[in-house]
Amino acid sequence: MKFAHLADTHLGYRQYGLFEREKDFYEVFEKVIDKIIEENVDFVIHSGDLFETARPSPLALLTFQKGLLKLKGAGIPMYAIAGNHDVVMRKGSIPPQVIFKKSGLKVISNINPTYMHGDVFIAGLPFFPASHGKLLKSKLADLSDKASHHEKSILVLHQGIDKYFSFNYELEIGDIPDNFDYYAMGHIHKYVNDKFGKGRLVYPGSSEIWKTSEIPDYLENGKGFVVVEMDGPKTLVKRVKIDIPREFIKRTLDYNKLESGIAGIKETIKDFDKKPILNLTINNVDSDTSRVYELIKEELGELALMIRPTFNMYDEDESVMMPEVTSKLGPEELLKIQLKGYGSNVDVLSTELYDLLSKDKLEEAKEIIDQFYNDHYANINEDVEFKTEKVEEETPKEEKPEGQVTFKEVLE
Ligand SMILES: [Mn+2]
Repeated sequence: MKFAHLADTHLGYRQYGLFEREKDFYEVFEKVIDKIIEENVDFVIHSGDLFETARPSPLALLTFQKGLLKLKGAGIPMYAIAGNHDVVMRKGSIPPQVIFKKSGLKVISNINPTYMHGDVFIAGLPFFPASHGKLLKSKLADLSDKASHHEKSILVLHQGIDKYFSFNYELEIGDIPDNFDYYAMGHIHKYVNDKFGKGRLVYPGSSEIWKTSEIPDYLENGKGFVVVEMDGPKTLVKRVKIDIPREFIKRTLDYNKLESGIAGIKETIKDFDKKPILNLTINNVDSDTSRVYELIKEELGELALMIRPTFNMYDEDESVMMPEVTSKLGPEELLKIQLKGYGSNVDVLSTELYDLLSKDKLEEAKEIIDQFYNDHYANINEDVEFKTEKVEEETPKEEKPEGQVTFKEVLE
């Protein structure tokens, strides 16, 4: 028995408000599907955050449908759970995965938490927020019980576990039942492959760079999925890397050597197939940052899809936001003076916003704000924000009979 395990594909994510980035996520997904078919697996598990939102665009839905039908054509079924991005915490709401049941998607849900694939027992749950931890643990105990009647078993979850994710986890490693052969996890965007229970616990990670903090893991482990073999007594995990369409380049430049720094970057990126995302830190900036930004944009703008600069008046993190007060202060300088003490990233955000809003680019401005929030506040570590709607969320009551959990899928 051989299967592919992927997660966190975030279809429909328009990073930095750029359609090019949305298309990158689709392109990677298509490559993943092709590679899975090449690997000749028996089935596929998707561990949540299939889509970026619970209301994906038609293009995101179509991209998934195309992949799903391609798999179907190759005789490969897919099992899937909803992640925190796919779920709306509203009574009676359903995740978008449910749309594809008629196309053969096997949705693992609160109401249908278990399947048999041949002699392999597959059990799982959609994402549960920490506030529903007790309910989650009681459901895990129940699934563990059921798994004990089977020779081979897989547990599919979209949760943070304290051992791999020190902030905002919903489960401690001791909460996870230890009688499964494979733990098909989603939620953490970096690659994790650990020994646990009777076999392995794996987070395949996100399939594209969803956040710049994922770059170090990407450089170490690449992006992609895993292929798991469960034939012998051992569970064997093989990492399959998938090239992402464009590079993320991270560089630190010295303002005093700006020209040679820019020239070096130019040399690096000039032959790239696709324009990269540039994350630049410029230290020792002693003049108007917006002018430095303009200069960088002029030199590199054509070669990069996006330039994300951070300016420091001194070296590295000693960012002091007190600009020299000169005779003339434009709106951007005034912004910076107002925002001193907030750190250089706020300075960049405000300059970018000023720029976009001056041109009535509301959508892009909104994306940049979302991105900024994601990068700096949503989660100290990774992607853990739980996308809630402003709704009448109920607290689950333990004494409620089974089946009356707060967020259930009604179309089961
Ligand atoms: Mn995710």
